[in-house]
Amino acid sequence: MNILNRRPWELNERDVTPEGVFLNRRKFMTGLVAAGTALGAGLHMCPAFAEEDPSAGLYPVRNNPAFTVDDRPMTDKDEAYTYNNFYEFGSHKEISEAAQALPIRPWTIAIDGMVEQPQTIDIDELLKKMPLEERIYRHRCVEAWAMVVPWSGFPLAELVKLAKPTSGAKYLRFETFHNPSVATGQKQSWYPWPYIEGLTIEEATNDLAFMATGVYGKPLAKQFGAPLRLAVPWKYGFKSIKSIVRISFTSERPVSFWEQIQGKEYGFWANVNPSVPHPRWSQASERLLGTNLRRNTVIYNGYEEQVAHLYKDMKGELLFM
Ligand SMILES: Nc1nc2c(c(=O)[nH]1)N[C@H]1C(S)=C(S)[C@@H](COP(=O)(O)O)O[C@H]1N2
Ligand SMILES: [Mo]
Repeated sequence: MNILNRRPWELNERDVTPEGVFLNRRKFMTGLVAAGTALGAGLHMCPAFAEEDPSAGLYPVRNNPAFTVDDRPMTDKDEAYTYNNFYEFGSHKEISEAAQALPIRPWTIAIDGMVEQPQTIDIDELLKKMPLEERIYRHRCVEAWAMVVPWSGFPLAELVKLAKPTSGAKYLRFETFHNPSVATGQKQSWYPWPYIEGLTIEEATNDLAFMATGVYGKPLAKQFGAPLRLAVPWKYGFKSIKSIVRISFTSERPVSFWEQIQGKEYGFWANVNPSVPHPRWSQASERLLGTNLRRNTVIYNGYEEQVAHLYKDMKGELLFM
């Protein structure tokens, strides 16, 4: 099916395949069986009986009115809680129950690499140190669905300050947990676990780069990437890595999870751009999660003013894939 010849408003979400579609058919079928098992296991872990998050008392936090979205409605909370991308728990969107198996305490984050002093920080200590606030952000998945959610958390720049990178550090490399005993997706050994993502120091210290620790006025639910997840809303959603356990400062550009798997489709920069199609579908428009509404996609997902300067002098870089 040649979807690129179609008008954006004719684009149907069924035409857009998940990030992992290139996997060969045999692997794909095995994946489906594994996903089915994960879903079955998840049913016994009703989120209603989940243990109370020890950080619950910190929320809701002060809203920062400088970060708001006024051209589209906030995404319905139930939709956002039940339509998630988290390959550790399956290569489909109904992972919210399976994700309840993830233990999120104790949880530590290693900060290492090119820093003055490597350290390991307990999440609850980090939450005490950081200036928590709420920001309403857009989110645009490379699969052409989009949402608007109120994250709680702190600027990534604050964490960079805490880390004290040395002068040679140019990039941040983020790493998700690796625990196949609870995250059944990680038993699928053809994926290069753990999930890795990266940013330049300039991107990481831009005001928009945010570490989310809560959502909708509550601690981050596990399916959103509790207890610590990145939110870089000018980039495609796969850059916003979940359930982070390590942040390393490096002089070399990290190779991300999706870049390792399919570098021709998912690059390092992955900035949102309506006029650069994904090799297999248009990026001109997006579906608003929980609705049948389509909206035109906007350059840098609507954050051009804040971030375009970061890329001004970059020649020959694939900034939009
Ligand atoms: N560790 C990890 N982080 C991840 C993913 C993932 O599979 N594993 N999926 C990414 C993708 S493709 C998207 S669109 C967002 C989805 O975030 P949400 O489920 O909170 O909406 O998480 C991103 N972060
Ligand atoms: Mo995504």
